[in-house]
Amino acid sequence: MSEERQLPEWAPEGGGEGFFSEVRPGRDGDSAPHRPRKRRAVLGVEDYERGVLAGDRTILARAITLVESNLPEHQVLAAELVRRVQPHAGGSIRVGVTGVPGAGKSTMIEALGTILCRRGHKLAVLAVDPSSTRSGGSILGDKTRMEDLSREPNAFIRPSPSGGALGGVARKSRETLVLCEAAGFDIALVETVGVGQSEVTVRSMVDIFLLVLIAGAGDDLQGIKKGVIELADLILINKADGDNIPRAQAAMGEMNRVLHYLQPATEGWNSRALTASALTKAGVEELWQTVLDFRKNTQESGEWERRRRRQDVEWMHSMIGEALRQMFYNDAAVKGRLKQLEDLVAEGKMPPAAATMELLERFRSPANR
Ligand SMILES: Nc1nc2c(ncn2[C@@H]2O[C@H](COP(=O)(O)OP(=O)(O)OP(=O)(O)O)[C@@H](O)[C@H]2O)c(=O)[nH]1
Ligand SMILES: [Mg+2]
Repeated sequence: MSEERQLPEWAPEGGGEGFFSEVRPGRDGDSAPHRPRKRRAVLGVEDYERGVLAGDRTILARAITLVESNLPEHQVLAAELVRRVQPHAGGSIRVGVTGVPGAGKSTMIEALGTILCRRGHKLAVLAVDPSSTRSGGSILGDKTRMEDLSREPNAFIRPSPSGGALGGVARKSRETLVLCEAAGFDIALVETVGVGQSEVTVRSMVDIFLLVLIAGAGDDLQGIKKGVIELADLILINKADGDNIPRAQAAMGEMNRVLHYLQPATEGWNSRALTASALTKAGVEELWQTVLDFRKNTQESGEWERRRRRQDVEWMHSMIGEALRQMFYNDAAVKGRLKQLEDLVAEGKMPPAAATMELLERFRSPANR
């Protein structure tokens, strides 16, 4: 049986035991001969680096799997790989796409993405979705929604990593973005759900932020918080097709009035609303033209580059935060006392601040090193 077990291309090096799939013998009459596959070669950091920089998609996919892995030895290798390819990254337009579930984000990405690929662009589509660990919440998980795009040789679609906490997902997504850019992708579209914190995270890793809404779904703002509208450089009223066109246009006018009173999301750029249909493709060209206008405008003013520098500093702080957190919770002196203090706090016998102080002292104490 073991020779019929196969590792998918995205399974991590070494630790792929849980990723094996089994090929069972076919029933009489339709059984094809099984050819046992050789186990894949283990790649070193140079192999990954060379493959990614050469734009080898299989190696890129494996490198992303490495970045997404939670195994400590993979994380060390991934960090080294990212450090090596980072100087070759940064060359894409990074577009964040958010909006309420069902607004048509994926369909719009597919419509726009297909056009861009056919023009010769190399397009990476990524997702940031901290809820994907819960069943059914995975955006882009269902690739059939992007059937056309996934057939485009210039497109690379990567579903959301299952990283648990948003901090972990964000690190993985940022590093994935670096790998894709180093592999030569010149446009990156990052989809996220417009509920919760993930849109703030995506805003912190993209150049331009697009909010997809639909007209006439109850109240004007459709459960989208005002804060999300304030992050948007561009608001797209989608599903402007058929009978829905007048309502979409009215919603666009309404949004433009709202935007007029808000602080611009990007210095020197007037955020604006447009209508489009991912179904008929009406307005999709204009949408992309607006993205290009944004780039021209902000590159000329210097805001494009300034934002990227601010984002790098933010990224550094979030990596420091994540590393410290891991060091703290993995510390033997902390581990040995954490549960007891948790119980004391839960029973109301110890104030949370006192428990925190004690743990931090244990963590810092040289006697514990
Ligand atoms: N009429 C019309 N329907 C659309 C349009 N865009 C998307 N839809 C439909 O709306 C539904 C949801 O589209 P998705 O692209 O999956 O929406 P989404 O925003 O990615 O949804 P989640 O990823 O689940 O948050 C699908 O049934 C689409 O066919 C459009 O422009 N016009
Ligand atoms: Mg979607």
